[in-house]
Amino acid sequence: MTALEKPVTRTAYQQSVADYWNAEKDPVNLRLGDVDGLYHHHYGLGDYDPAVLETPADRRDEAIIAEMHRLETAQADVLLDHLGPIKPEDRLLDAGCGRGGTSVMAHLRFGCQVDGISISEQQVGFANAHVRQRGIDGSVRYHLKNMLDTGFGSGTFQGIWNNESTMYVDLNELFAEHARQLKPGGRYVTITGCYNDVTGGRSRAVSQIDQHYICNIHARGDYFKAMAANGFVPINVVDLTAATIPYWELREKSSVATGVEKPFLTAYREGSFHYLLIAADRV
Ligand code: GPP
Ligand code: MG
Repeated sequence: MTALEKPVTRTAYQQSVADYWNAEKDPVNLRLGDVDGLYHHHYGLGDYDPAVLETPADRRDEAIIAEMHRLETAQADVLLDHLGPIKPEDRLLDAGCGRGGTSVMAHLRFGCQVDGISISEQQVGFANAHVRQRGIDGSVRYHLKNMLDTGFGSGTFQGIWNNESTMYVDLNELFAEHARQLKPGGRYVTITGCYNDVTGGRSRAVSQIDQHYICNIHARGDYFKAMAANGFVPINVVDLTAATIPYWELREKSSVATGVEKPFLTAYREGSFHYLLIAADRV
């Protein structure tokens, strides 16, 4: 870092999040990513094939992992389905890109340039090494950047998404920065977990999820307030809660369960928490 460069993490909180992800080498993410080289940091959507649970013992673990990975890839496809028409000359931003899976899928689907950003050096290094191996490093680039102040030019991107990364930041600051970087008429998509304003504040299960990841899950209503305040007009809101429960049920039975499965299943089943997709246009 030169004297003129600003540090990527600005607060002790952000540094603790960066430390968590710099140290993270969890099989629930690495073994799934090893299936086909798409490394995800999000959950799954859709029904699992119950046959995987009946697989002979010597191949059962492998079959469950491949099935969980298929559901996580399906989730990223649902997110990308909501970006609207994207041309090869457009640019996309993956805010909170993790090890980069969704960015790779976006490039393969749309043929355009994708920038992924993370405050974890480990994730950025891993993701860049991976796109070099795939030979797509001229089109997909990962950067050590703070999503609240990226340094990208104004009006750069046709589409921006947060795939399960908004719970680490203040939503007003986030949407102000996204509004700046998106072209007018550009599309924003998030898939997120949010707590239910109707049932009150954070339930115990929601607090347990926050503690597990050092995040601050927002209320559902906070998304719409912060979007409206920053020039975003929602075009699609999809409650994905019922569609993600099977993933968690399978994950709970898998060898790579981390302990966070119970709080997720409790929160979803009691209705204190939703898995939500929001797509919005920047006006
Ligand atoms: C999953 O990442 C997402 C987060 C950590 C953000 C929190 C998401 C919510 C919906 C509350 P991951 O794939 O690294 O998690 P895990 O290691 O548990 O699979
Ligand atoms: Mg994961």
